[in-house]
Amino acid sequence: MHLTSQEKESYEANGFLLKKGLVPAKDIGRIRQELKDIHRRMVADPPPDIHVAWEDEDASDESKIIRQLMHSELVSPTLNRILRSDALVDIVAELMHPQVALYHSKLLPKEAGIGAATPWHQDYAYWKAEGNLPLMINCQLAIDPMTLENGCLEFIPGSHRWGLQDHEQHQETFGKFLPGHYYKREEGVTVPMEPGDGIFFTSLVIHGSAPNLSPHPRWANTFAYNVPGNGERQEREILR
Ligand SMILES: O=C(O)CCC(=O)C(=O)O
Repeated sequence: MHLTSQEKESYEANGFLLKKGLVPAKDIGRIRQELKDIHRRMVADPPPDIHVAWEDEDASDESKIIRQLMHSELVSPTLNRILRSDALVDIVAELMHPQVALYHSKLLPKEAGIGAATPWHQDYAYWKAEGNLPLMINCQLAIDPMTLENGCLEFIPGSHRWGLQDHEQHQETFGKFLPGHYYKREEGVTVPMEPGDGIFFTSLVIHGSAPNLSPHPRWANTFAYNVPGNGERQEREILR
């Protein structure tokens, strides 16, 4: 039993759960070291299995900044170790299902003054496929302090109970977002985090984040997990 009944009830009611101090500071230091110069390295010599989305596709090579790096476990051995650690998988097993498969791991280095907003959305709008159910769960790990100023995550509590909403295709980013994209919502709850904190959230809870207009970077990594066999055409790595 790694979660209290109060924590589980809170997750059920809100669709998200913050765990302070999920990952020790020394691992956060290792991640920072492993990801040093990551923007330039991904321009110069991107490994074949890594998919990068840039903040500005048209920027010159010298100024290209990563918006999202998919398969971050391949560039950081520490992220690769953390995603399969008991500290995370035990919690996922309690919140999702006793059997746990890796869905993916992505780095979101929302750089100071550059990182764009992530409009309101439900992850299942991206992940819905024939034969799967919205069972997947995320854990976003804070690498930097995540604050109101640099665009920490925001959630609409309880919105995971509303079912999948209609999303619009956003032409600029090729993303799927709720109509209105990013605007302040009265019922939105911002969740600031310290490095090493992690927030678990369902694939149906509505969430987003403001742009990073601050002078401080906001690096985070989201690990996503699925129940083995939940609509996967090709089986991903089973962790438990
Ligand atoms: O990091 C952000 O601001 C958005 C991340 C997100 O939407 C996600 O990981 O599903």
